Amino acid sequence: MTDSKAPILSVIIPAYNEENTIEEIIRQVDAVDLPIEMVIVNDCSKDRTKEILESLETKHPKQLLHHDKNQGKGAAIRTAQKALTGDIVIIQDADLEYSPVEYPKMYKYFVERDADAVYGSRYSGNEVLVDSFIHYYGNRVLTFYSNIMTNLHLTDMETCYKMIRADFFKSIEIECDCFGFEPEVTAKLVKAKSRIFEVPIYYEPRIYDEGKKITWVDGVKAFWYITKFNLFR
Ligand SMILES: Nc1nc2c(ncn2[C@@H]2O[C@H](COP(=O)(O)OP(=O)(O)O)[C@@H](O)[C@H]2O)c(=O)[nH]1
Ligand SMILES: [Mg+2]
Repeated sequence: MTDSKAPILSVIIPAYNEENTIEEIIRQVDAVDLPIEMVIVNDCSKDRTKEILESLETKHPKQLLHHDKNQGKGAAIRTAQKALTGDIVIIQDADLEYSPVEYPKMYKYFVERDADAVYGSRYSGNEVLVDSFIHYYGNRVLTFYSNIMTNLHLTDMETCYKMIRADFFKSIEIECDCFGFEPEVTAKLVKAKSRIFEVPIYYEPRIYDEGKKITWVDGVKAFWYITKFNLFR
C-alpha cells in the first residue's frame, strides 16, 4: 500500500443465529491492536444474536447492519461490501473457528509486501484441532479442483480468512448469496492477476451440535461455483 498512514482493516462479520459465540468473537476482534472498523451483518437471526449485538460496547468503531429476511453468507458480505470504509477487508465468521490473533500476521503483507490478498490457510502444517475426515478431505478436494482451474497453488481455497485490498473488493460484483462466495472471490482475484500470499493460521473446527451450518450440499454446489466462475466469467 502506498499510503503512509496505517491502513484501516474492515472486519466483516456475517452472523446468523450465533447467540452462543457472537459476544466472544466481537470481544476477540476488539482486542486486536490494529486500526479496525467492524461491519457486522445480522442476517435475520431467529435467536438472541440481534439483541446481543445491540447491547455490545466496543473500542473499535462498528457498523451494525440488519437484513429483514435471511439471505445467506454471500448476501451478508455484499451488504457489508457497500458499507465498509477501510483500506483492507477480512471476513470473520461469527463462530470461534478462526482466531483474530492472526490478523497482524496477515495485515503485515499489505504494508510490507504489496499484497492484493492474503489467505489464512488451515492446512499448511500449523497446529490445529483435528478436523473430521469428511470436512478435511472435502476441503482438500475443492482446493485441488479450484487450483486446476486457476493454476494457483493454494492449500486452502475455502478458508474464511481472506484478507483483500478494499479497492479491489469493492469493485467486484458478488453474485453468490450463499457459501459460494469463496470460489467466486478466488476466481475473480486470479482473473485480476492479484498478488496472493498464503500464511498458516490456527483453526478450531466446530461440529453441527455447536451450530455449524455449512453441509455436504454446499460442498457439492462448490464444484459448480468453481467451474462457473473460472470458465463462464
Ligand atoms: N449472514 C449469514 N451468515 C450465515 C448464514 N449461514 C451461516 N452463516 C455464517 O457463516 C459463517 C460460517 O458458517 P459455518 O456453518 O461455521 O461454516 P464454515 O465455517 O464455512 O464451515 C458463520 O459466521 C455463520 O453465522 C446465513 O444464512 N447468513
Ligand atoms: Mg464456521
